[in-house]
Formats: sequence, structure tokens, C-alpha cells
Amino acid sequence: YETNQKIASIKGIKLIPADQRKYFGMAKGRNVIVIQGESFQNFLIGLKINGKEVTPNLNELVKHSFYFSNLFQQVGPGNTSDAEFIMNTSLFPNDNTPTSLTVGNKEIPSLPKVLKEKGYSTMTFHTDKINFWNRDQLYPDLGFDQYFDESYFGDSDKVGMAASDDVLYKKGTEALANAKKPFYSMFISLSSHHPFVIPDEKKTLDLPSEYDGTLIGDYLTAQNYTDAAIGRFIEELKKKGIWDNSVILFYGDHLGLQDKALDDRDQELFEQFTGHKYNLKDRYTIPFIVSIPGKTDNGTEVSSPGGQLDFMPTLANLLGVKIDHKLVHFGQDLLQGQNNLIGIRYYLPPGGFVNDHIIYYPNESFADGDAFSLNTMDRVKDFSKYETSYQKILTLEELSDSYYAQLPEKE
Ligand code: GP9
Repeated sequence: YETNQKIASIKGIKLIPADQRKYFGMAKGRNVIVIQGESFQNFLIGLKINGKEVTPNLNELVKHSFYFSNLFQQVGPGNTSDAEFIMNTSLFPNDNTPTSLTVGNKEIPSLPKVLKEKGYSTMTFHTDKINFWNRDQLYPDLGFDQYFDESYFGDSDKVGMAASDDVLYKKGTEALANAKKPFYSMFISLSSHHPFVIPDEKKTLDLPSEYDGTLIGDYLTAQNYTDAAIGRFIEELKKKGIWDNSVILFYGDHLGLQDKALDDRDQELFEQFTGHKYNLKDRYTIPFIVSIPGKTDNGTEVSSPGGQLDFMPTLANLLGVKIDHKLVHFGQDLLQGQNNLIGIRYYLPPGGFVNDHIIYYPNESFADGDAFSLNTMDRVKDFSKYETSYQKILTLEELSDSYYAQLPEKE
């Protein structure tokens, strides 16, 4: 609790007692279904090309959910596996090694472990081989009782590295139907992985011919497939009677489009459909959607900034699980409307951050850095008043690293 208080005071916020929090326990006792979308960036939400939605199913889900529309990725070099680590721990990932390579013998405090004490079963699904990203060690360390990998999904209907997202959701739903309730589950999608090649028979996005042979065209096509597979997953969950008793989360794990991977044609097409040049915010924001059927049906957009570290405290609050005395968390509950400070230290140089006003990109020194207004993405010339945010984010990251380093070894 003292560490959480310290983190809050560095950020300049209060740890609000559970019974005074907004939405505390709104999803109490429900199953949890977390869908982590491979390379899914926020600009896709609501995007239309020639009048047709690229992600119609997620757009529909947004209408009946909390939708956090200013959410920044915080993964390190462990990309997808870092996103999994952050979701379950609210700790910063390592800045120089994939965090999953540093687990294996550690007692890692996590949300699945706390939920197990409350009678939840825990499981996670990914169609690739379990040893990719050291997940055979990561998953037990995060507190998952069961994991399902290639040995469960097989390798039929392959897209890219492994079985398709349709196989993931179809066979995954069967496992959920048989699982002990309530359950906490994660689905790590994969079909929209770089280089975004989807078999012709699965393509449903009708793009103008100018998109042929472009990375951006392939990316939109792959994410359109991701979205379609999620639509079928939702239908299946409804049919099996799981949907109404669950809280469903969707977020993107990390960017898919590196600036330098986009050539002039890609950049032009992006500018054509968004009306602006591909900027830092497009690159680093991912959607975060939380749906509680029957409770969030009217939909609420939360546009204040947040990061991946905030997912776990936000979910814990909705589940009515008090974590302040149990889990050191560097993120905060996004539904309490408090100011935020988000460290992006791997995709930006150390000390890179987002606060409620700017996105800041450091250089040799603080003063050499670049700052952009979060609202307009226009350059902010005088950002000297934000030096304290820069110092604070460095302090928080150091604190997270030293907390992680001193976690006890397993018995
Ligand atoms: C591999 C998959 C991809 O199993 O999760 O990870 P990424 O390359 O996106 O980090």
C-alpha cells in the first residue's frame, strides 16, 4: 500500500478508497474475456474507406462500451508478450530485454492471482507455439492455471505464423463453455501480424485499386479480417450464453505501422483517408474498449489520456476487486477522471511521456526534446514547464524496475 501511495503522490493523484470510486463493482462476479488485438492501432476505429467501415464489429462494440480513445501503448522490446505482461501486472516492462525472458523463477504479483483467491479459474489462448516469447514460463508466473497453444489449436487454416483467429475464437469458446465459472481469460490474436498477408478467400474489404500492393492496403485488409473474426466470436459467445455474464475487453497490443515502413504511396493513402499526415499519436495510440453487456449499453467515450498500465486497475475497479493493498500498480483506474502521466520508454527514448497536455519526445537533454500538443499534434515550442513530468516519469520507471528486481524467487 505504501508503494502505491508513493506512486500516486509522484503522479500527483490520490488513491481513492474503493467504496468512493465511480463504477466500483459494476462487473462484479462476471467472467472476464480479454481480447488482445495484434498490431491494432486506434485510427482504425470508425475508419471508412469509400464509405465502408474497416472494422464494423468493433465500431458496433464501441457503441455499447466504455471506449478509451486516447490510449497509448507502453510495451518494450517484448512487444506482444510485454502487452500480456502489462495487462496482468500494471508494471513497466523492461526497456532493454523482453520482460518474458526475465521471468521463470519469480513470484510475480498479478490480477489473475488475486482473482483466483476469489474463486476465478484462469486461462489464456494463443495459436502459436507456447515457447515463443518464453510463454511457457510467463503464463504460470502470471498466475494462469491453463494455457492453450498450437498443440490445442493445430495448424489447419493457417494465417501467417499459426492457425487463424477464427480457429482461436471457435476452439477457445468451446473451452470457455466447459470452464469453471467465473473465469478470467485472455485471447491473443495473431492473424493481423506483420506482414499482414491474409489468404484471398478470407478477404472481405473492398479497397480501391490504388491500395493494391501497398503495406497500408494489406494492413487494413488484415485488420478487417481480425474484426470479422471478432464479430463471429461475439455471436458464438452470445449463442453459448456466455456474453451476458461477462465483461469483455479489447485493446491493441502495439503499433503495426512503423513510420519508416511506410513509403510515399502509403503515406499519401493514409493522409487521404484521415485528412492528416501519419503522426506520433496515430502511431502510438491503440483502442481500449470495455463492454459490460446490460450495463454499458449506451456507450461512453473517455478521451482523457491513458496507457496500457492503466488497464489492470481499471478492470479491477469494475470487478469490485480492491487491489491497493495487494498489488503494486503503476497504472491507475481510468474511470476516476484523475490526471495521468504515461511513460513510453522503449518506442520513445528514455523519459518519453504523455501527460494531459502534450506528448514529449526527449533527445540529448530535456530541453533538446520535441513536444506536441495532444489535441492538435502541433509542435509546442515552449515546453519548459513540463520538465517536472519528465523527471517524474524517470522516477516512476526506476521505481518499477527496482520493485520488479526485488520480487522474491519462487519456492
Ligand atoms: C508470436 C506473436 C507475435 O507468438 O505473439 O508477437 P510480436 O512479434 O507481435 O511481438
